[in-house]
Amino acid sequence: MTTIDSPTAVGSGNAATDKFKGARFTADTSPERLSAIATEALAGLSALIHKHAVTYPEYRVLKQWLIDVGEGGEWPLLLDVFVEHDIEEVNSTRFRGTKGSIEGPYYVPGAPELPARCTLPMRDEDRAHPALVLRGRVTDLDGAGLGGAIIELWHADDEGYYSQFAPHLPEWNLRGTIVTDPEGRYEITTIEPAPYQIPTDGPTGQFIEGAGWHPWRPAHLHLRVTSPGKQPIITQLYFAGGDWIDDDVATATKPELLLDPQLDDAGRKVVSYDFALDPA
Ligand code: MBD
Ligand code: FE
Repeated sequence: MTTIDSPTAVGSGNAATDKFKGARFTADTSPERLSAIATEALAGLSALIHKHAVTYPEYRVLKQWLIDVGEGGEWPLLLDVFVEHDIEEVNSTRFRGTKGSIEGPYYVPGAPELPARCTLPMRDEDRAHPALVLRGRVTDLDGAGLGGAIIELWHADDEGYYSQFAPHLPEWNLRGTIVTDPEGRYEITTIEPAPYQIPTDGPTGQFIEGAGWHPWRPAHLHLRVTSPGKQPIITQLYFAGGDWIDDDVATATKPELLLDPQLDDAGRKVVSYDFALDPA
């Protein structure tokens, strides 16, 4: 029997934090806007402290927990689970194309480039699971095919683990950068991911458990779809009828993003999904 290093919260958290720190971000927020947002944030905090008469022990535990979130590298996880869905919502109202969803903490650019008809990199033990075939077209808003469009696809394996955030997996397992054919078509063979559980051994998981909530996201595929002159889409696709679809801890499902794969004669689960991109 072989053993694997099982992923830890601190391992995946620190990997996510290191990935994020690799880029430096800026925003053109004015002092007036910063002041307005910060004033309201602090007023909200003040109001809840008074309303709930938050105690000194609770205040000290909060401080300690916030320190733990940072030291465990879990700021990307915590923020993407509880905050990103609102950011995505307010920033996508003007788009008419395929619905977006949150990016989450586990995107890595630069996955191996693959042709329009391809199989994602996977291990023999992944390959033992039924194949999932996702196919369709990338188009503009009028339905014209976008040849040479890029689909970046990343997802968890059948145990809910993401490559580069779990030490036992090959670097690019279940990640790929797919280029559509001249008509904008693609056909990707992979496997169905398992639902994702927020690591229970880190501060985010302890908080969720302490509040009596559940730590699950429904099974999902992550996608980033881009084409020159078009608005990039970051989204996720889910599986109709799957566990946690209506109770995602990250509040990131949308009815337009449900897949319903059907078995073909070869025992593969096959489903079509088209992506329509807004102009940039
Ligand atoms: C995930 O896989 C994910 O997609 C999000 C949003 C948060 C944590 C893990
Ligand atoms: Fe995910």
